[in-house]
Amino acid sequence: MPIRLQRSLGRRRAIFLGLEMMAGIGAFTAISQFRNAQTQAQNQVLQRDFTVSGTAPLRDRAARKGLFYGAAVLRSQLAKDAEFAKSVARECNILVSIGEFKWDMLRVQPDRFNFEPADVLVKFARTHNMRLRGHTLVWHQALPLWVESTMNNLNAREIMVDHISTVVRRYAGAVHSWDVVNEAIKPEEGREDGLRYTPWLNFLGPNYIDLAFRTAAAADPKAMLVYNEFGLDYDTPGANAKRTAVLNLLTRLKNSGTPIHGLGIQAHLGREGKAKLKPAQLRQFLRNVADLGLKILITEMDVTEKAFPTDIQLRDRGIAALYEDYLSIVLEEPAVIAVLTWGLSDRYTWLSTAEPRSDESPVRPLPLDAQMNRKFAWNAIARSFDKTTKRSPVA
Ligand code: 9MR
Repeated sequence: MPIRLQRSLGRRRAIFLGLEMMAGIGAFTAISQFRNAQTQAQNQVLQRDFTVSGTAPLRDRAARKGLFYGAAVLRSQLAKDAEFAKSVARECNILVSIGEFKWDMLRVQPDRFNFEPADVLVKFARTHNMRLRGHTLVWHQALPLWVESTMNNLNAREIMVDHISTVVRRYAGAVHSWDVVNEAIKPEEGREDGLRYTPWLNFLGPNYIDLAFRTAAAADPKAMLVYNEFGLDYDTPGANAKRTAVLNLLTRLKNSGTPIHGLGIQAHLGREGKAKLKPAQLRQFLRNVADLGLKILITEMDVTEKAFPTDIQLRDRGIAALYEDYLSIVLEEPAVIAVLTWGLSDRYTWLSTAEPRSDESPVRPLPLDAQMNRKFAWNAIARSFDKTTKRSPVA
């Protein structure tokens, strides 16, 4: 090879080598910056203070502030697991049914209701001096096959009205608040009003929501009637659109005199991975809801573990931090009267099947661990109740 060519190849190699080294150094710097940020975040979580004064259960801490604290349960869990039932009785002053008031458990046949499971919950709540929430009267899920196969635009109104009247009348005085309509908003489906396409919308039109609330109010004029929704928490385009659509719906209902008393915010947190809560934005939303004269209930709180590490200390602390960050924002709003978690102990959580961890270790989204011990998440809730201002007591 001529010497000039050799030299020029040598020079080119040197340039490539230099570039590679620079890229290597760049990557190294990026990785070490990332590691530093990670270590900083870990240190913050490890140093965060979760101390709580005293050992009083959540129900007492909530009650002191005119609030309710409770959990979602199945009557089968209470019946077969005395240890769990004892923890529920200790910690909660309100309960919500996971399945007993859903159509597929309650309304097995068009002409046959199975009230027995819900009655068990009513009795448990009474025995332990708790309120009970009824979940849910109108939803597009958990419908029995007979509804799907027989409902049409001629009979849909009668089916819905008959169901709500029968159930709400039967539990008048026993159910504190009803999730009358659940998860009716889905802006990405493209309707101007943001409503989700469901069999109810399909057969009855958008006023099915008004009809559901009016029917419930006629059946029990004293019950608190709630619209319940998920995905309202974060600063993401999806959540932003949903908050707007929910606010529009609530405004429309109030303006037309529909008897609605509250918004249920499910608060299944952590699904958005690293997406952030934006306190001012969330507060403003709550204020807007409150300005309509509505109460607000946090109805299904838990934390999905996507963003949290395998290490139990770090994970439990990270989850607890999210509980406390969220609750300290929402509890600043005096219209918030209740906090319920979707389950009480990690022994029973939908997330173990719905959103298992990729490292296959058991999920830990709730205030008590699977052995019924209080975790950092419990402390986080207790601290939020202890810090918040007292509301005037709600019936
Ligand atoms: O956790 C509930 C799960 O066990 C049921 O199979 C499912 C269908 O009935 O409903 C789950 O609860 C949902 C609640 O009713 C509405 N908000 C979301 C909850 C978690 O999916």
